[in-house]
Amino acid sequence: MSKKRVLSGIQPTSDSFHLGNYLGAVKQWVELQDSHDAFYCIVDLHALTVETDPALLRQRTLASAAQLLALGISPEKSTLFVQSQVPQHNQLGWIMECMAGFGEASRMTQFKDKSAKAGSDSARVGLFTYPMLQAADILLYQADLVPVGEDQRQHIELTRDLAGRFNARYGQTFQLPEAYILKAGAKINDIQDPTAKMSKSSGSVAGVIEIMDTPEANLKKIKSAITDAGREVTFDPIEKPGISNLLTIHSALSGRTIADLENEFAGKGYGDFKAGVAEVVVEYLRPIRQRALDLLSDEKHLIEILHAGSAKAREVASTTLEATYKGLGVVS
Ligand code: ATP
Ligand code: LTN
Repeated sequence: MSKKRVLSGIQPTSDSFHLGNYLGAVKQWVELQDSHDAFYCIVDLHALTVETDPALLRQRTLASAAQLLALGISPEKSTLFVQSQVPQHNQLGWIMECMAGFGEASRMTQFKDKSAKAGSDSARVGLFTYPMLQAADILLYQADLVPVGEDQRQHIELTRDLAGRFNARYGQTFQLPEAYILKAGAKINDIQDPTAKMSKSSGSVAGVIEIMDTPEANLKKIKSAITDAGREVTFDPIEKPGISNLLTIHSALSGRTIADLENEFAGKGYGDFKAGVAEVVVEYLRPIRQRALDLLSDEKHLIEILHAGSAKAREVASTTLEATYKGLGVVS
């Protein structure tokens, strides 16, 4: 039996991924590539919905690729590619815009939140059409599963609706994808404000553990992480959000259970605990950062890997686009 297909995407909108991106998304991507036919896309066109600096976009696209590879995405197992190198995304994106209703697109909460933040005069039309391009990303590859965070559920539902509508009107063309939403515990919070999610657009740099930060910087950040009242290291997200978040991080990286960690640190106090977490995080990230830096130092090779992935992606994408055009009655 052939493997199920998975597809996911990540925007090149920062110099470094953070622990939330890794534990909430990329770690699952790495696990899924062994059992699935995996397509992972750096969605640079989606990053254009806000004003971008050309040098930064280029640098961040390459840095994203280097980090994905360093974190364990293997070009032999997965198809790792860049969205803009596969023009079928834009082509199917337009068809999806023509399938979507203005009302349903207006109900997308990501659009509502982000356009409210930007203000209606500065929000771009691309922010509105973003989910239809995302639908194209997924449907071009006939993906069965889409691993994403909870915030993306609505976009995957829209993708299913658009695919179902197209299939009903123009004949069976698209696989209906399912969201693969990561289990609770994969949500990592800010280590300075543990009631908010760790996020690259959040205010405090001190609360975000970045993969490309130096080991020294991350050591310092974790040692200054906010803790809670009391002095026992126990998992209680309501009463002890800071300690619980650090326990989650430790457990996810060390592979040990929370109960095991509670035992180890029983009676030891928060200082020792934070030193233990810091060591695990810093030693986990040290070789990853180094691999990413090595990959970035040979840009030509990195770009070759992306070109090879994009060529494979174009083959699959063009087959789907042809079937789509045929269904629509486009003369070829
Ligand atoms: P922003 O800070 O602008 O909200 P982000 O840091 O959330 O961005 P995205 O590019 O939106 O990053 O997300 C990439 C992937 O990482 C998504 O699948 C998202 O669900 C996941 N992710 C992001 N932050 C976290 C977090 N704190 N915990 C778990 N998963 C996360
Ligand atoms: N919107 C997603 C990124 C994204 C994506 C995709 C995820 C773009 N295209 C296709 C899964 C499948 C985000 O903001 N995290």
